[in-house]
Amino acid sequence: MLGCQPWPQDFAAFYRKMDCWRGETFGEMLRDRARELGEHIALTSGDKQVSYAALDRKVDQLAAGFQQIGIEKEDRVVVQLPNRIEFFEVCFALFRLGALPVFALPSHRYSEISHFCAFSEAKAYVVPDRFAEYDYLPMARKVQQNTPTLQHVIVAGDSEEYLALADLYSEAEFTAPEVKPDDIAFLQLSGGSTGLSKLIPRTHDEYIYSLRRSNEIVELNEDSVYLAVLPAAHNFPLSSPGVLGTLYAGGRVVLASGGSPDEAFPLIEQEKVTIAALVPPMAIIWLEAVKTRSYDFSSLQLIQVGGANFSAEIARRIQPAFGCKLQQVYGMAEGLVNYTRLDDPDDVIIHTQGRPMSPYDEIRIVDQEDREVEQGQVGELLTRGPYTIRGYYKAEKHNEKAFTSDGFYRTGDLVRMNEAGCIVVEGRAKDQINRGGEKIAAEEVEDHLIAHPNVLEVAIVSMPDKFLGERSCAFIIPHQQTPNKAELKVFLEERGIAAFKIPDRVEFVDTFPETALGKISKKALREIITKKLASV
Ligand code: OOB
Repeated sequence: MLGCQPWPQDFAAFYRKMDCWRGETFGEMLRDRARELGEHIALTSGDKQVSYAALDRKVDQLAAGFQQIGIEKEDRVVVQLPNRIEFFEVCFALFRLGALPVFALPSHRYSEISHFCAFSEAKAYVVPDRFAEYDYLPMARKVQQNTPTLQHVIVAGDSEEYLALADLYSEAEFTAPEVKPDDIAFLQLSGGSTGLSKLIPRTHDEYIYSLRRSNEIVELNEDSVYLAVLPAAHNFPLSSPGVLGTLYAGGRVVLASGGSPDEAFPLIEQEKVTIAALVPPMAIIWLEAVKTRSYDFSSLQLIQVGGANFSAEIARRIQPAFGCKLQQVYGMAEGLVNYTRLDDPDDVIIHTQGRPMSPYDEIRIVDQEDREVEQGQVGELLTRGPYTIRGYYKAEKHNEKAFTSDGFYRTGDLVRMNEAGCIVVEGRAKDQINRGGEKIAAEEVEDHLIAHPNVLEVAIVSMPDKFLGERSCAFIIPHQQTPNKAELKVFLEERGIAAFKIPDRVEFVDTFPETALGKISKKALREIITKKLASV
């Protein structure tokens, strides 16, 4: 498999025998749904909508267009589109060609995109012209200049000197290559902890298994209407069960550009949404907004919340406020997804992050020496299973640390298992900040800051925040002159990093606290900033 670590043969045979992997591909899945459901609406976005049959046709036309410009099986294509119908046309067209979308988020900027393009040796990059007041073309130009493999920039909207996505739909025949169920379907992004995001190879068969299993747990069917408010490229809204799960079930997806109640609440009423997925800060905003706005939420059956720690105090308010069930979702782009079940007692739904979705998910909770801890004790979660990767894309060295020798993924999450067998996330061992569901690898941002002439040393840590759960704080030892905080922000913006990665706070210090081994003690830094915040 193209730069990837496949499942060992005996495991693959087992997952097939247990009927997890059924030999499905995304291209065929859409073909089947179009045959079965025809004019049933698949996707709604603003005043546009597309049926399963029409989506299937558009996908073929786009696949033909992609083929004409030379996109072939196994080519990588960085896709950075907001929640619009074209996003899924692009993805399925690439799936049918066996080409691999690399799922960037709309908030990514030059630094991230140029890394994804260079590292994946992308042949094409698909962008909107504008989204959320940002012009993508100047960034795309810079990316193209610096990525020798990049042959095409394809623009949804006003394309200027580049190819317009709208012009690629072609009536020409396209020759579909053989796409196998165990081929890689796409590359997703890791939240990262050591430097830049790693790429996560997901195959058709195992990802479709995760959809099928998620659908069973969430009871998704042809009557379901899924509201996508989170950026669809992310694993949670993509597959848990998300947009792809809904399409697998033959339901309808309503695409929203974001999670604001101004947009989402009228959509719930008009489109009779049955299920929506949120990160915790959005749930807080929705709970506030629902007090003053009266919309008909009677169609809503389930609100899923995941991606970051969700406090029990807030979790308990969902059901009474919206008259629907809550489901906590604790997952990761690398694979494992845990859900509370619809019929779990309130206590489980409010206080835990659920349990693995598959009976074949294997869980170990271990101490620092990889020894299993006693039941109920906190340790790092390791996992292996039918939809959890065995290695990152082209990252052999990193994989040695990120996986155990017997193939368990080291999640970096500190969890405990309660008596009911449910997982409670207690913290994190990895050097990452979870800013309301958006993941920041401390090292990645530290590497940018250290490039500033007045930064001698830097360490970024999380600080508690009522709304986002965590925000980021950069501790800096200045070099010669203390830099101005605003100037540091501009410096990072100019280097082109996603806005959510810019430290929320900067603290200048003379020295860093150290561990017994003489390393920077991030634990002590977290304590310093937590105390400081509590004292104001
Ligand atoms: C989801 O995926 P990623 O890859 O953006 O982030 C994974 C990490 C986990 O390792 C954990 O640290 C954190 O995000 N996380 C949670 C959580 N859900 C994810 N921490 C506490 N409570 C939760 N409920 O975030 C993701 C992927 C699929 C489904 C849901 C979330």
